[in-house]
Amino acid sequence: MPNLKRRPTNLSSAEKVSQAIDEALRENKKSRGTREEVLILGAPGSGKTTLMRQLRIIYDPYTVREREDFKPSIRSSVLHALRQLDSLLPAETPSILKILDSPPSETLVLTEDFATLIHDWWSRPDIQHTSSHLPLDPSTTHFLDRILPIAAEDYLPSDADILFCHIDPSPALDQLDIPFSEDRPFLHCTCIRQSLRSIHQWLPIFGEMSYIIFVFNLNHYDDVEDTRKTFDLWEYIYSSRFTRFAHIYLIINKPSTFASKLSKFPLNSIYPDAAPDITITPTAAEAFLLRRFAEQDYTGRRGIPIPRWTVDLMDTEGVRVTMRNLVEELVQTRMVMVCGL
Ligand SMILES: Nc1nc2c(ncn2[C@@H]2O[C@H](COP(=O)(O)OP(=O)(O)OP(=O)(O)O)[C@@H](O)[C@H]2O)c(=O)[nH]1
Ligand SMILES: [Mg+2]
Repeated sequence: MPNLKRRPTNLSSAEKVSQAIDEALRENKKSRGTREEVLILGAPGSGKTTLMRQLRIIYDPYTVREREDFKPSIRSSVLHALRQLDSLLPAETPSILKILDSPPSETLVLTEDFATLIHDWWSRPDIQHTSSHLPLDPSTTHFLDRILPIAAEDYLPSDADILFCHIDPSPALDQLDIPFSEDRPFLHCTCIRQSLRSIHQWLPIFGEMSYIIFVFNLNHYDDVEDTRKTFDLWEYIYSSRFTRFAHIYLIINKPSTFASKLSKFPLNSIYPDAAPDITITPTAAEAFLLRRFAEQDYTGRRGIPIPRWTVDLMDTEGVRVTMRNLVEELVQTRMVMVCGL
């Protein structure tokens, strides 16, 4: 409960509400156990789930039982891959769905015979050549390359299969403890399925969070509507009274496909104020987008730039190094908060 005794009496009602919230949040902070909380946020499709799965792979590897649980979703992901490929291949290319005779149903029974047919078709030089020019999701290529082991009787999903696996609908809430510091052994990470429409309902629930990791997907820069939603989400989170005590960190992901996309859609075709010489150079384009992104930092919360890391979230080693650096930064921040260092 807020400490009412310490409140001055000549405040406006809005200020009183604001002060009561501050005090409630401080009380919450004091009453927490031996762990720190971090909330993982970002626009839909930015990579939050992928980051959470990488954290599991790095800090708390999936058990055999958990891997088994991914099998139905992995089989659906194979179906999704086949459908995506079939829809993108030119009409004159032989369709795998036709070769399989009847289109696989939603609950694809991936027999070893089916898998061999798919594998033989996918290995054909003409299919490989045509596919290499299509805008396929990396998961489509991954699952088609892995079709034989996936159909095998003794199949157990690998870490990469789990990383690429689509789960529909994605879980509403995902939580995980990772090692933190000596006095606070755990960093409790929470990732929720979120939308801007409902943000005012769910953000207050996490009001006591010490840290927020915001995942920003560079590759959505060419989708103005999508980018606007990311900025709106960021703006809302950054300026919300419920996050005013939280330290915010950025993870910029999917740098791997950024360069090829930039060559097709130069930055200044989307952002007319981007200078022509930077519009197709990945590092300059990234800096432009980050400056644009960091403009939201105009309130200068703590007068220092928001710490950020660029990493491909499919790259386990890259995520491991990034998390090591991020956790070090969090420990430093905590020392400043606790000891005033
Ligand atoms: N190549 C590449 N693909 C990525 C990366 N991060 C995520 N993806 C893919 O992008 C898609 C969306 O990633 P998710 O992790 O599901 O995104 P999310 O933020 O959890 O999305 P919602 O739950 O819908 O809000 C998936 O197909 C991932 O495999 C990355 O760094 N590189
Ligand atoms: Mg997700």
